[in-house]
Amino acid sequence: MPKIVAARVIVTCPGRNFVTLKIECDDGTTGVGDATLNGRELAVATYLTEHVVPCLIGRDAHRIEDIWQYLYKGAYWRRGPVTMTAIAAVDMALWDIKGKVAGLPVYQLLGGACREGVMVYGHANGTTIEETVEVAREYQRQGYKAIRLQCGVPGMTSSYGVSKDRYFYEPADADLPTENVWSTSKYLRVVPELFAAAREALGWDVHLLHDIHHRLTPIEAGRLGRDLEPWRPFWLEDATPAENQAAFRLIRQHTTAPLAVGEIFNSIWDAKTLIEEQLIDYIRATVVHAGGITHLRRIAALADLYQVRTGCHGATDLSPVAMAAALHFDLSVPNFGIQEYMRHTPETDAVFPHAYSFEGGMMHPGDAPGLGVDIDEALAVGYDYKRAFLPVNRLEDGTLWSW
Ligand code: KDG
Ligand code: MG
Repeated sequence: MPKIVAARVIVTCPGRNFVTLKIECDDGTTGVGDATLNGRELAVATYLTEHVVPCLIGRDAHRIEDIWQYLYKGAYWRRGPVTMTAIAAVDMALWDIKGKVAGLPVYQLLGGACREGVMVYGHANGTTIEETVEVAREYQRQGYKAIRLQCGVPGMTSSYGVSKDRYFYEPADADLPTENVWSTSKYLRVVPELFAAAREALGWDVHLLHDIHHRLTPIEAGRLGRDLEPWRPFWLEDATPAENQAAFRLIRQHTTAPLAVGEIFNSIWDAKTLIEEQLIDYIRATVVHAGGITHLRRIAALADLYQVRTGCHGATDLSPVAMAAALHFDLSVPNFGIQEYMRHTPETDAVFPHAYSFEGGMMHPGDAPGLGVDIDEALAVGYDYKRAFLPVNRLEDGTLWSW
């Protein structure tokens, strides 16, 4: 058995902050796990260093489920984004180690490939409808089969998902939270126009997605879903805040637009009602924020009973380590739906050398043993942590809203 002899937390900022856990075993095998919680990075780093690493030393690295249970039940304080991200990092690193010891890529340990590749969606955004459609065309030329569309809202100075940079979107952009302004009525006018223009320009063979980012009430979401139905959206994401899972019943009464939710979920309990009542079509929970591969498989197994498919979060704040883990999970899970893919910058890719690849709108984790990703610590050390917050959002009258 590979015995854990050391574990350390590496915080680096190659263009943006990432927290990585590296576990070492007595036979020299190492494993990596992503522990990045955007805007709250050091809380997880401290949780790991102070409260998790000391409990790992001396344990059998092969006992993934037992270590998961130990960290979850053993903490007494269950769930929560900080705890579950920390557990996820340990879990990913242990799957990485098990794969390396077995000489197999992790997806083989999860039951093997259920498909040839993983369909991903890219992000097209622009300040105007025309600009967004032009960027979407470019994605289509690159072979993407699915594209998320976000555009600026006329009369608003900033809009969720619309970047300053054409290719790399980074919302955690300031030392203190930036304040954005939001108008639901202006937004509700522009999105159907965006979808109409996109269908006209891109045709019907490409999947089109949209992220509402928790900003509508259930009845407003129902109305938007209904307005978009003629343009056949692949999904509407995070239509309304999901703390109250029952809210989705109201949306379902008004639209057949497929619904996706869960990028901020950290536990199966966040999604239980949504899945069991078939109130959603795609579950967006991710390896890094929902307790690792071990817990995400449990969520996917529940979802499979109710024909809910997976659609893992994959924004740039999920490091290439999480991306690799997600791709092993995606390839092996029977009820896979789609995977989000936001390209990392060249600086980030250099710090995290990886085996995964993209071709023709599909990704594959590669066949390197373990997760097929590592952290170049010599390079990482040159990028100091830089505090960066996500923005906050206010209505035009100053009321704080969901960002
Ligand atoms: O850290 C927050 C981002 O990951 C989030 O805003 C991105 O909503 C997002 C998405 O769907 O990628
Ligand atoms: Mg989202």
